[in-house]
Amino acid sequence: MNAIKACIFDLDGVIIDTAKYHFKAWSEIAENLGIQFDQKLNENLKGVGRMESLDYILSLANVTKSDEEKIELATTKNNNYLKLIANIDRKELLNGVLSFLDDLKKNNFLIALGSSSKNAKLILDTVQLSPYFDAIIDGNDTTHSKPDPEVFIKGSVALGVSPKNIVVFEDAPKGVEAAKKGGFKCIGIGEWKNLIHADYVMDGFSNFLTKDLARIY
Ligand code: B16
Ligand code: MG
Repeated sequence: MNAIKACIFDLDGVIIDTAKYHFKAWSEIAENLGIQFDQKLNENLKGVGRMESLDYILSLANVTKSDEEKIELATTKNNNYLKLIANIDRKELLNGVLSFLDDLKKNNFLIALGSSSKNAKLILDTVQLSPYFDAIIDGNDTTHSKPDPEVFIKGSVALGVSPKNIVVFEDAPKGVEAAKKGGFKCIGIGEWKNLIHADYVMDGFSNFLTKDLARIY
């Protein structure tokens, strides 16, 4: 057994419930393009970078756009999203996540963020969580989207801790795949049926503390 020394958290769907705003912002784009898009299809965008998400939505109706048009659409989506998250606060945090972060700090675990979002730092600042993180790796630091393990590997390097001593918390199937590919331990947040490759799955952090990591690993 390898001792756990650090945790890497995904952002959307693990720390904060922002997935609904991504969905709303993409829905507006899809509707303007006449593309059918719903909650179920949106599941495929969890953990996926902005441009890859746009490519997926366009592919649903075999729509082709030039690179310039794609940049414009992605920018419009992001502007919609930024308006939707302008007033978010700690009420949007997942249940129990704050107590777990406090407990990790108290017990001297290192903490990193590993998110595909280019808005991650803005979101952490808005809900005043940035000081908890020893390293923040987001969509601005990576060239390969999850399921590539790049974001978590960079987190591991920044913390100076080997992947086998790190637990990644992820809500997206592609994020779990990325963590396992990188040699990390991984706890899925959500439903088991969507996260079957995780070591353990739970629906949130309610009553989950550092001592529970020792119970799982
Ligand atoms: P942005 P995560 C991901 O964040 C979201 O799950 C995904 O839906 C989104 O498209 C992606 O970030 C990019 O976000 O447009 O803000 O750069 O789950 O990896 O924290
Ligand atoms: Mg996520």
